[in-house]
Amino acid sequence: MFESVLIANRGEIALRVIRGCRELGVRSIAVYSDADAGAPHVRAADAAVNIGPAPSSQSYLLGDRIIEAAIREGAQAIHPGYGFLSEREWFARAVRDAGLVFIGPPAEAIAAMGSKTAARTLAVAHGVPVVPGTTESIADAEHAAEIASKFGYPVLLKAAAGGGGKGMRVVREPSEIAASFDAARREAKNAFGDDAVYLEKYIEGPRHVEIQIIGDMHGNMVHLGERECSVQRRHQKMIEEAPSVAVSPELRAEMGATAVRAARAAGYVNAGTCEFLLARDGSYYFLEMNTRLQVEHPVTELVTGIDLVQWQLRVASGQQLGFAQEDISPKGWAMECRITSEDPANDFLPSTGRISYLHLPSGPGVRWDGGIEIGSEVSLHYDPMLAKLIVHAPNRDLAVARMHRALSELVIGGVETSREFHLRVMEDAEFRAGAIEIQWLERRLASLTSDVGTEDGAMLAALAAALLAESESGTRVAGPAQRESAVSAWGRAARLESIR
Ligand code: MV4
Repeated sequence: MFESVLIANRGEIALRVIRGCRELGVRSIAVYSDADAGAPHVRAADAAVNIGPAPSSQSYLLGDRIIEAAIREGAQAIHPGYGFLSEREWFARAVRDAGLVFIGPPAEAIAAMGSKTAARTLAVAHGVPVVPGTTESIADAEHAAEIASKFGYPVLLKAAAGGGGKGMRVVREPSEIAASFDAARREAKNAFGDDAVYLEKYIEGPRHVEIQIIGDMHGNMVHLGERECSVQRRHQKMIEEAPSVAVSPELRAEMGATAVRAARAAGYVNAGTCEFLLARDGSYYFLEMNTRLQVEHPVTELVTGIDLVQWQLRVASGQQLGFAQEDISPKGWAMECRITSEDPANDFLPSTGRISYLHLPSGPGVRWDGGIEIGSEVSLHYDPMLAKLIVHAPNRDLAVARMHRALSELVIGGVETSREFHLRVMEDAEFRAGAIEIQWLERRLASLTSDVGTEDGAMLAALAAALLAESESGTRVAGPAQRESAVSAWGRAARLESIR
């Protein structure tokens, strides 16, 4: 095992990796920008190095400076977390060239999966199902029209260099194809500096299901089952869970084997994730591979009992995977809410300020992976995700109830957060039934972010109506139980108000 590891990240994921290091007896070295000098991850680590001003372009994205810091501090390896430098081929290569270990896949595997068309070609060559479409990029609008009518509308134009939904255009009829093709090209050029666009048949109403894999340097590779990530808004995931209501043990084994095949084809080592669309008819299609530890990795950890960060460290140091495929099956249900500093009532506008109060949920089956404390300054320099609230319970119904309970214990003062939004999702009948797909949230958003709608809100409205009826009729309408629960709802609301 490494003696010492540098963590090239900030916030909750830096803390998560530091915790993994500490339990393995590995010395952790944090890096931080000027804005993060007092951040929790800096104090949690065994050492910390300032790497520049607040903007990430002048700090967390400066790979060379980070590698220098690692060498100076005597680190043997660098964990990139997610975002920032985690999927930059050049960084993985530069770390290796500096004689250090990149705790992630080889640079070549990042490259193989980085181009979406190259990844599609690789998948097809290894019998991994992909959505019908082209692997070559499309030369012009006429060519696009020709191919679209061959596959049949609706079609989806995608950026070859893309991922994450940028440069994507749904085209529903022939009259729209030329304009959409030009728009997709422009967007691709702007976002990736590469205007190559290809085309796929558009799949209506699928789920986003992804498979976690992990492999060692000795040829061992397993899948750790699926995560259901359909609850997302504008390609930002909001809630993830494991397992998925739509995945049977048979389908899990099949999709898992498919993911391992795709990863092996790319020469993959370490932890990674294959993204799939799972269509309504049960067919599934490989979309792309995320060549990093993901935000939502904790739900997999909770249902499999496998500490992904620690296994990343072990396999990166050359150890063998300590478990085989047959050792792994999901136990119970895990769910994660991404707690962001965004205002759901205001179109998820980022909210900034100082954390003035923080009360964290705890109790049975609750995990808080956070990056904030009282006094933390939430700025626009970094991602608005403050923390992840994760629960584990014996089944999905109990996980939803546990998440609702944990969210109701959570108090964050000083910035607007997604807490209320998440509470409402936990109360939503369709969500509770598991009837979710990638368009579900955007369809449901208006009713989830309207002014009244929580249990508390409904209770208060009912009490107000009852009291009005009493005062008008002169008789008692609200019973003792109603009064008591409404009074405690008022109390909660009042306490929250006084904190804000
Ligand atoms: C699709 C699709 C429907 N049909 N491809 C979005 C990001 C990128 N990873 C691929 N994406 C999609 N590709 C075909 N042929 C729908 C999406 C999609 C999506 C996928 C996963 C999670 C959320 C999504 C939201 C909108 C669209």
